[in-house]
Order: sequence, then structure tokens, then C-alpha cells
Amino acid sequence: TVLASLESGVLRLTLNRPEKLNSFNEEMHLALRAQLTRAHEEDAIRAVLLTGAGRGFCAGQDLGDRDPRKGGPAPDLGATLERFYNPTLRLIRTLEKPVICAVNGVAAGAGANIALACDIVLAAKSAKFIQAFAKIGLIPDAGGSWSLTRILGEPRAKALAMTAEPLPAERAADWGLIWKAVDDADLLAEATALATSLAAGPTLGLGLTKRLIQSAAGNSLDEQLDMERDLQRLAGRSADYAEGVTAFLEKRPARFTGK
Ligand code: LHQ
Repeated sequence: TVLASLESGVLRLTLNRPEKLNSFNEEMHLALRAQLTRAHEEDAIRAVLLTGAGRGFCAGQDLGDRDPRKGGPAPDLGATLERFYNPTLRLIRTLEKPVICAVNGVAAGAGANIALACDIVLAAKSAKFIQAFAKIGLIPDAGGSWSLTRILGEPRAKALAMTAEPLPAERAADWGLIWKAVDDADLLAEATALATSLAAGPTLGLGLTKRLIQSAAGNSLDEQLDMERDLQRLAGRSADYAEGVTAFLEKRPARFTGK
């Protein structure tokens, strides 16, 4: 349910249930989690690229998994979030390596919000982001209430979440919700080139940059200045910093190792 390949330091993960628009069942959750855990553990992985197989990126939870017409007690969706979605969200946000998302088609419900948790999001121009929850009586989850509000502010976050109106990729880019909307035919090549170039970059520093920027909204300026001081101290001791300055002085491209 998740295709994985490692090339030039980039772990490419492809959600692969195309006949269900890559909606999440338990198996796909566990497969994605195993790959993200591997990305945390393996030094050879220096960036992650997440995308979807077929015409969609991910339609959120597989709604066929629980059919209310069959009766039985109401499900505990909080437990589903705690067991399946929240660990994945945390793995993406705490991975101190760039996570690129190539949104190849519709991203709905938790599928949209997993994309928005990634560090750099590219989307095909034909892709749409849909906070589909309101259509079935649910609330935005998988971090969506947090990311939408922080990125867009309350007015747009509330309207997207309450109307479930599809947000086309180009407007998402105009609003600053994602990095770029690109022609459909170019998406995978462009996202792969970006991920490959980041994976060949000073990934220790990039990981610290991710931690720093993710902390900013919850910190005061003083706290953030202290954190910049501490993390710059670490970055300044890295082999990549020495190599970067040496390469600059020698007027040649740097050869970073992520150390
Ligand atoms: C699907 C799905 C799907 C199953 C398309 N499930 N089959 C967390 C905690 C626990 C539980 C609840 O949820 C959550 C978080 C959530 O993510 S809640 C939100 C769940 N997602 C949705 O409500 C989106 C449902 N899907 C749609 O609204 C549409 O499929 C979209 C707008 C995504 C795409 O529309 P179309 O391009 O017109 O495609 P389609 O609807 O024809 O879908 C293609 C096939 O994929 C179709 O199957 P079929 O056998 O008829 O060809 C769909 O049934 C299936 N599919 N989404 N979530």
C-alpha cells in the first residue's frame, strides 16, 4: 500500500491504493509509519518525497472501512486518530530532514492535512485541497485545525473547514498554503529534483532549520533568539559548515555530507 524507493539520498514514498484515491486503511497507515520511522533511523536517507499513485494524492480515511448501515456501536474516532493519524503527523514534523510533498491530485480530509504537515509542498495545477470533514459531520483532524489556522488565519481556515469547498492548487499557492503549483506533467520531475538537491545539501543544518522555524510561532522573540544562538552553535561545529566556507573560498561547489 506504500511504495518505497531510495535514490540519491531521497526516500520516495508513494501512497498506493489508487482505486480508492489512496485513502487510508490500517495497512496503509502502518506501512507509511514504518517508512517514516525508517527515515528517522537511517543516515543514508537525507530527504523524503511523499506522493500518491494514480489520479489522486489521498482522500483521507477510507470511509468504506466502517459502514454505519451495518449497525453496532458508534466508533471511537478519537482512538483512530491517536492510534493511526497522530503518530504519523508527529513523525513528519519531528523528522529533522526535509519532507517534500508532491500533491499529484485531489487531497481530501486527513489526506489534505498530511500534505500540509510536510515541509515543502508542490501540487499539480489540477490538484485540489478539500477539508471534506464537514460533509460527513466531522471536524478537521490530522493537524488541519492547527496548520490551516496558523498559515491562513481564522477567516480562511473557518471557511474552508465549514464549507468543504475545494481549494485549487494555484489558489493554495497564492494564499501561501503551499510552496508552488506546477504543470501536472512537470510535478514529479520538479519535486524529485528539489528533493534530490536538498538531500545533497547540508542536511544537518536543514534539520535544525526545520526545528527552528517550527518553534517560532510558539516562542517569544527572546526565546527564539536563544534558540537561534544554540542551534547556530551546533551548525557552526558541523563538517558541512567547514566544507561550505572552504568551497566558497576555493570557488567550487560544496560537497556536503549532512554531518
Ligand atoms: C473512497 C474515498 C474514501 C473510500 C474516494 N474512502 N473510498 C479520521 C478519523 C477516523 C475516521 C474518519 O476520518 C478521519 C479523517 C478523514 O479523512 S475524514 C474525511 C474522509 N474523506 C472524505 O470524506 C472524502 C471522500 N471522497 C470524496 O469526497 C471524493 O472521492 C473526492 C472529492 C476526494 C474525489 O472525487 P472524485 O474525483 O469524483 O472521485 P470519486 O468520488 O469518484 O472516487 C473514486 C473512487 O475512490 C470511488 O470508488 P468507486 O468504486 O466508486 O470508483 C470512491 O468511492 C473512492 N473513494 N474517497 N475516503
